[in-house]
Amino acid sequence: MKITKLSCDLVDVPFDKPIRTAVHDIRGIGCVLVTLESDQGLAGEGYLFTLNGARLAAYHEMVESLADFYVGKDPYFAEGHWQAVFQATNFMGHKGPVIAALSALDTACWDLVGKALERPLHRVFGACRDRIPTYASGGLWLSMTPDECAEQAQGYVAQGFTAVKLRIGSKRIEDDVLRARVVRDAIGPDVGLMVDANQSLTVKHAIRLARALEEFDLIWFEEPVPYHDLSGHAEIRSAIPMPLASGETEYTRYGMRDMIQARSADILMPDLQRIGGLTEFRRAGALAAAFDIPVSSHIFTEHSLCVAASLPNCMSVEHMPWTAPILSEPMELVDGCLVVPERHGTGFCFDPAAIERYRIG
Ligand code: SMN
Ligand code: MG
Repeated sequence: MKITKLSCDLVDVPFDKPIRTAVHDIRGIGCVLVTLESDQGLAGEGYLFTLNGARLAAYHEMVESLADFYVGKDPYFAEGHWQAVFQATNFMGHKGPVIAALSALDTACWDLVGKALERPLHRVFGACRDRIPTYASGGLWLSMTPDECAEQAQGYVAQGFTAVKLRIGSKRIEDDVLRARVVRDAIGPDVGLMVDANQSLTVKHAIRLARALEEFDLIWFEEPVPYHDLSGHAEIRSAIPMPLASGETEYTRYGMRDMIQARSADILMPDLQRIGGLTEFRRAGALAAAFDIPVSSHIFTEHSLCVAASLPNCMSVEHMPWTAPILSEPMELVDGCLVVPERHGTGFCFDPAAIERYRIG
């Protein structure tokens, strides 16, 4: 089998309402949808995205610039193509658009492999489960009042979610405590609750806040301080009662290695785009397993399911509905878990009508 063509579609998918975290103002996402066609008439798909579509053209150009590493090549050599791109981009550096572009191409390449084998990718990688716990993460934004968060959290529970994530990072500790209290009261004691500060706090503030949040029985406290402050993470981690989760902003297994060496997190959160696609996600997961550290995937819900279902130390996937409007197949929630699809490849395809609706450029 040979890859015969790379094509990219650019789309802009607006949210119903703009949202805010402690550090982001987001009205939608811009995506580069990457398709690799094969000489057998199959199409492998992957994508990258940027918040508000910022600098999307640079990412698109990066993908196109890597075409020769895939077009004309055998997709079964996915690991080799990954390595060739990694080596060729040494001068530019292994973060940002370089890795995002590699991730989308790598995921599209694996999707092609799964489709050619007529198998879902978790079965190609070696499956360990066919469903995985998830948590509702597409809401409870910092731009919402505590009461709005409580009402939305109850809605998630009614939909069948058994855990929800609340965004925090208010100026005053009392305000974040209030947010957690009303959400905990709304969902009751049996539904999981995690909080995400989106890197907005100082070490001292984070420790004080985490101690004040102890009574709400949190599954984790996420990204308390800037991602690059690994020693700050470690200091917080050793001082707070609940697990510290982080890693969505790190790139490749080397980023995960640095976090592990710094003892910076109890739970690592690989992001498919920043980690380097399915190839590198699997390596990062195995690396974390060597230290008995669980992983929980960051956004990219649909396309992370195959790898989450093949990593024994993957504890959950984040349920983010942002790309649902551009995919043909919906995610299936059963008993608080996402079902890992038995469809070939990643199990999710771009919806041609949606591409036309949201197309830009
Ligand atoms: C998040 C991710 C992407 C954009 C905004 C917020 C958040 C999460 O950190 O973990 O969902
Ligand atoms: Mg986060």
